[in-house]
Amino acid sequence: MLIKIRKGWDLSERDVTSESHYLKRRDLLKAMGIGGLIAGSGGILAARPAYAATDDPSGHLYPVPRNEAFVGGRAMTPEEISTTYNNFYEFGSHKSISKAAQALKVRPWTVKIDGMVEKEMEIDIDDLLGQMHLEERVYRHRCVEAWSMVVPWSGFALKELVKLANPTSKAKYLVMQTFEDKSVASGQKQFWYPWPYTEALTLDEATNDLAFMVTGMYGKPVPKQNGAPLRLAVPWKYGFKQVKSIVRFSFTDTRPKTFWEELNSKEYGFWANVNPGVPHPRWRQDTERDIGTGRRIPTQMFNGYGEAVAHLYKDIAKSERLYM
Ligand SMILES: Nc1nc2c(c(=O)[nH]1)N[C@H]1C(S)=C(S)[C@@H](COP(=O)(O)O)O[C@H]1N2
Ligand SMILES: [Mo]
Repeated sequence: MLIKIRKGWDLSERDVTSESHYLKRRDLLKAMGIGGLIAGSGGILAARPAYAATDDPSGHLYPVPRNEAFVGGRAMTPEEISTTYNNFYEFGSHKSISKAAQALKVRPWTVKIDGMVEKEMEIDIDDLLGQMHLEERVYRHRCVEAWSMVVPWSGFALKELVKLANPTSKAKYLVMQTFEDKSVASGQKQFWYPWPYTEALTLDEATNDLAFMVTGMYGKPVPKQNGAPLRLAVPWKYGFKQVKSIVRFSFTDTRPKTFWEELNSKEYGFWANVNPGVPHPRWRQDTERDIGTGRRIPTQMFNGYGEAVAHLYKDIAKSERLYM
């Protein structure tokens, strides 16, 4: 399926920085003695290490071929920025958690598939990676805090995992949960949060072509701070749906309360589709700040992916607003 959304303010494809092109530019900047400054970032975000995991044996799988049907539509965000400006409350309720997240052990890593499935199972992450068709997709990523980035994710279509799980005809939702371990994730000592981080999609959403399980980023295994070894990408929804470091997939017929919805159901809803017309109490949503360039750009309905997903919501009652 071709998903190419062009708007007047979109950059043309040749402006999109490819990783190799980007690396060359970085070398050039280094040679010029300004390697620490990323042009256009406003100078606040100096280059810092991306913290490649040493306990991740999946490096040989990458890079994987890019699926050109999924294009970012604007310049990719430099790796140094997208791997050091994170939300991962398990490691702290601020953006600079990339160092703390290195405490996470990503092997051994077992994924549990349970609930309304023909047969419950536990599968080792490396077995799972071996069974799935890995590809790269460039996706826009939009946080409800009104910042965004463009990322080359690697991984596989979530519908492949749904097929492997073989849900029964009763199943309506797929619930995904993050690991729970206070000894590595000090944020989980904060008892007022409803750990483990839980998110869910309807099965129609989970089997949509756009729903993607991330296992890599920038042609390498996904770093811990970005949700190693397995994380969700549903780019038409706000970032808080994109649950990280998943250990469990449960199929159910009842809609669960998700992490942010449970914390504050007036501000965060189940659907969480990007909608420039519905302001959040703290962030208006009509524009967003691209963290790679520092530029403010218009926000698009469904983050620009409406062609692929708008039909999923045509029968949802207006009282169930797309955002809320
Ligand atoms: N387990 C877990 N997953 C999470 C979060 C979190 O705090 N914990 N934060 C979410 C939010 S709000 C966003 S914007 C994205 C951020 O992903 P990134 O750090 O790769 O940009 O992760 C999402 N997934
Ligand atoms: Mo977010």
